[in-house]
Amino acid sequence: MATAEVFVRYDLKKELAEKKVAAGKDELLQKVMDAVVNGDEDNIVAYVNEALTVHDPLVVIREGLVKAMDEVSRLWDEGIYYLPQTIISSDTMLAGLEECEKKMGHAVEKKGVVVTHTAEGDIHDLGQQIVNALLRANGFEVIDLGKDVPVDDVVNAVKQYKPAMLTGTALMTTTMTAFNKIANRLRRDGIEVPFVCGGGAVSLEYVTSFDLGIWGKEAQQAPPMASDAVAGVSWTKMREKYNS
Ligand code: B12
Repeated sequence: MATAEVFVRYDLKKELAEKKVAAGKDELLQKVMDAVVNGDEDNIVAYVNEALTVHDPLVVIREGLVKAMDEVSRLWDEGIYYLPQTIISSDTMLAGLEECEKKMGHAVEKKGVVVTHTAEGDIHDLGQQIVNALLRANGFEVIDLGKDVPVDDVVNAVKQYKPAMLTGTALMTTTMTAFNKIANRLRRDGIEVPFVCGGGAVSLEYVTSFDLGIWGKEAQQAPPMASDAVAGVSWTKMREKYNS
């Protein structure tokens, strides 16, 4: 029996069967999606690799992995999934992401440095890990501070690594408040780094309410944003370009 099956409640299979969200008409992407939703850690690597024979890694990430997590979010929000199922689905998604990352490879020449983190008090790091994978694949050096990173550590990392861009991910209304604290501290110390903030809890209104902040809706925006930052585009110009 697959690990995920251990946690499947007697009524869950019925609810999943009734409410399944489809990944368009593509069978391979549907298999990837189902594996993440069902927490099928035993088969996700095989399904992702099968999908990668015909699809670009970006498509597998967007249409398979992220779409599956949207479905997991719905199941959680409706009280159908509890923590165990959600954790297994998240781990399955990460295993799939790793395969996509291998396929995308790492550019040899580094274009510039980006510091990424998930907000203090927040362990929801799937969005950040997608951002990391896309930035690396596009030739940026990623200083990955990880999840639940104290405000002080983020500020110190920016001083130490002098990145072209800083990113933050937050999924909770209680944790995203770390972003304006970071921005205020950086501004006070005269540091003008573009600070791209994303994650489910984070809104355009919130991020543009403090200096340096640029709202990132989709992980795929991270590489073009980093290219602009490396080219010296200011945070005000980046905000104009991406947030208006
Ligand atoms: C998966 C999940 C978990 C997993 C996290 C696993 C992991 N490694 O991340 C587990 C099970 C561990 C978990 C734990 C908890 N969770 Co939870 N979780 C979720 C769930 C179902 C999905 C979130 C997710 O991963 N989405 C998929 C990712 C890919 O989306 P994303 O991060 O937003 O990223 C996308 C964009 O935002 C963007 N993006 C993100 N970052 C960046 C950065 C840049 C630069 C750019 C450009 C773009 C970008 O790109 C991505 C898409 O391309 C949500 C439900 C929901 N409705 O969101 C709840 C949710 C976030 N969790 C919630 C809660 C309350 C908790 C717990 C406190 C539960 C508990 N009682 O213990 C704990 C948190 C503990 C803590 N201190 O953090 C609440 C938060 C409520 C709130 N608003 O404050 C939510 C909203 C559920 C709910 N409706 O109640 N959770």
